[in-house]
Amino acid sequence: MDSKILAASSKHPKPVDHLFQYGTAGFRMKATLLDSVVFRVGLVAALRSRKLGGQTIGVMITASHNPPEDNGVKLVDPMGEMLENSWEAYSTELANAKDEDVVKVYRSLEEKLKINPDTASRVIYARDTRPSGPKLVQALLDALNATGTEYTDYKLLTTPQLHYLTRCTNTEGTPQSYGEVSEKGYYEKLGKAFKRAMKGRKTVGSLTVDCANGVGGPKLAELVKYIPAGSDGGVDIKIINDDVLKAEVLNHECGADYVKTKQRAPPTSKAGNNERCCSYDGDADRIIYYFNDPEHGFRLLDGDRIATLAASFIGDLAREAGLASELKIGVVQTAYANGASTKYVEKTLGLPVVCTPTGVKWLHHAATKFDVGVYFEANGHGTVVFSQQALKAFSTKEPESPAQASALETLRALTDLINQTVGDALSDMLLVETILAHKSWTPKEWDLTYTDLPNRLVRVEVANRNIFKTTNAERTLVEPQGTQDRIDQLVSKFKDGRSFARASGTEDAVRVYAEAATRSEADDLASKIAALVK
Ligand code: NG1
Ligand code: ZN
Repeated sequence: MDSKILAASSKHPKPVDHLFQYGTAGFRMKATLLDSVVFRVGLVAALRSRKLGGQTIGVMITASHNPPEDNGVKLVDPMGEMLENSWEAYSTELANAKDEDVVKVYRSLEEKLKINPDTASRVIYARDTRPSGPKLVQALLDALNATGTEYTDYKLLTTPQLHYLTRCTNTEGTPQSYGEVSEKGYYEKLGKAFKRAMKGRKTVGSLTVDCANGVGGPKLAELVKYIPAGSDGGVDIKIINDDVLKAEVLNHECGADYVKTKQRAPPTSKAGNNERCCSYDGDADRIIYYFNDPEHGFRLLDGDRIATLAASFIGDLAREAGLASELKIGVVQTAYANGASTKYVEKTLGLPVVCTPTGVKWLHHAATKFDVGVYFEANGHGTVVFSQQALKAFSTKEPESPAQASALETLRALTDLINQTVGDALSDMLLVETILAHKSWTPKEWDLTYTDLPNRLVRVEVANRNIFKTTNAERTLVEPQGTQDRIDQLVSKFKDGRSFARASGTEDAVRVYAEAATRSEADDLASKIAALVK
């Protein structure tokens, strides 16, 4: 095998003097720099699969909301979760090995991790619509072939679809089976669950979906075939920004990131006042909703809003089903969650909130500590996870009234509708539509549940972001020494003030977040903290 790996590796030389890092979103950069990285990630996937006794590992080639010339690669663990933390470091080590040391580092990892090289290794993979995808797939294939790894190429998929298929592959034929191992199986599962959850209701008006000109476009067009239209107890969907043939339009003036950071609808949206809209990102693992309010203008319904909506709905259902005392329901957020949403969950919904560092893997992990764990990043990445105990309670509890039976059936449908492996724009969208239909809400009523505190997020270019070290789920700086005290002093001068600074895990910058009682105070606080860390 050594000579095979060496020969294959020589076709994918590492750019000199480039330092790679497996970050919160895997490896991500200009696609031209990524060839050797993807090859080596293929080697890591083989090792990881062997380490886990031949369970299937997922490899996704995507750069999500980044511009078309970027690309990236990330690994998916057998149950569809993000790669285990310690393996990020092994991936980084192999990605940075000198060309002549690739085999040596591969073997040293094998030895250190006590991996039997004779165990079978299995991988499934997919990519988004970027033009650099096929060439990077070839680099991955070379690694899989050199290591004798069995594989299935799922071609174009959304990231969450690959997470779904990874879990389905590893649970096939077991009592924990997560669904049929095919793309069609994914649509069928969601379609069926949506019908069961809607129970003949329809949502008010139509939904305009901006697919960021990414892989979510064709996949949503497929999903729509499996879900009922409004007149049949479902939803009427208008798809926009679904051009995957023109590479340059991907994430360009559209998509979840554009809408969230620019606080405006994509210019291509023709939706009228009060009409429900949502935007996916380039690989459809993020979603945010929004609408135009004739009185107040553009209104964003972000990840915090989706989390509060889901938590309130599931909390009500659990009570109606007579399960409220048995199940621990909680919400997981990051420091970027608007303070008003945290207060709403704790005070109005009466549910606990846990704050974790940025990065979905931390939120996901914390959410699994609840029986029903709702987690969302403000930017729209999130989902709901259910414990074994919750699943058992939903399926075995004897209903004592028709209302209880109905609530239990809705809960069971939700466990199938929600992609429990990772945040999924298609699945989250159907969840939101279900809840709005049950409540007969327009986006206006949803928006009125609480009022966001004015906030500002600034990106600050600094000489060295690595000197910024945090604790307390990234809300407190421990280094540079004294900086946190100065932040605290500034914050204390603002009504409802809150602010923190942390090094980005995906960009070479520090992010400063600030919120306060008024727009101008939030802006003022953010710029003062930004000046302080610069
Ligand atoms: P960084 O660059 O570490 O702030 C960003 C997002 C995260 C997460 C990751 C991964 C913000 C403030 N941060 O992380 O929420 O989505 O990218 O894509 O939006
Ligand atoms: Zn994404």
